[in-house]
Amino acid sequence: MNKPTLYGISSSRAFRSIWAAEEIGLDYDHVPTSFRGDNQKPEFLAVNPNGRIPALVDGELQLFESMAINLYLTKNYGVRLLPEGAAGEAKVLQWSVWGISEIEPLQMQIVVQQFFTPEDKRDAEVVSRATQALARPLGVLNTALGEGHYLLGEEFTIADLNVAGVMDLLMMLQFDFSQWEHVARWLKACQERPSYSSAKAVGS
Ligand SMILES: N[C@@H](CCC(=O)N[C@@H](CS)C(=O)NCC(=O)O)C(=O)O
Repeated sequence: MNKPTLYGISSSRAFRSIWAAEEIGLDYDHVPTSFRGDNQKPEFLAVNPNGRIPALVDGELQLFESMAINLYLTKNYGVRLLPEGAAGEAKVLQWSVWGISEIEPLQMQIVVQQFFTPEDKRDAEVVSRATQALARPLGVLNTALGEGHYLLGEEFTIADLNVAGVMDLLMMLQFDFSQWEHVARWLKACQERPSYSSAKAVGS
């Protein structure tokens, strides 16, 4: 049986799935597919017709979407990261979808300006509006975390990895989280996991 194969580079949204694989301790093959050309090669489009990273192949299964990949990997290879029962699993799903719907679109507006727009063409108004709009989901996250350690209680779960994985781009932008002290504390704890550093070191 072949090992699971993960496509993508760590300096992209594929980081989330590389991080999950590292956290799980998965024995996997990594194909360092970039989003600047490799993603449009026929051999990759055969894996993910969207031409986006990450993508996963595990036996007969071909999977795209980072959150789906992470939930699959966790259920199959890393159940210790999944809370027990349907309610726990639903909470994981809730936070994973929340990360990509409530945080990511606003975060991407800032990323596009800061990382992909030449300095003289940047629109400070876009950054400012997106930053202000992020206050709402960040407030929700801060309250949910409260004084507790992780999103679903005392243990780090795939819900933490998925949301912190989405927010990794904000961390790379050195976004100021000081208003949301629980978020800042939790992000630091997530980043301090050995799997975070090993995922960063995987082909970028
Ligand atoms: N919703 C997707 C987003 C994947 C995505 O947009 N990946 C980017 C890299 S960060 C990509 O492959 N872009 C190439 C392109 O859009 O052509 C996921 O979470 O897996």
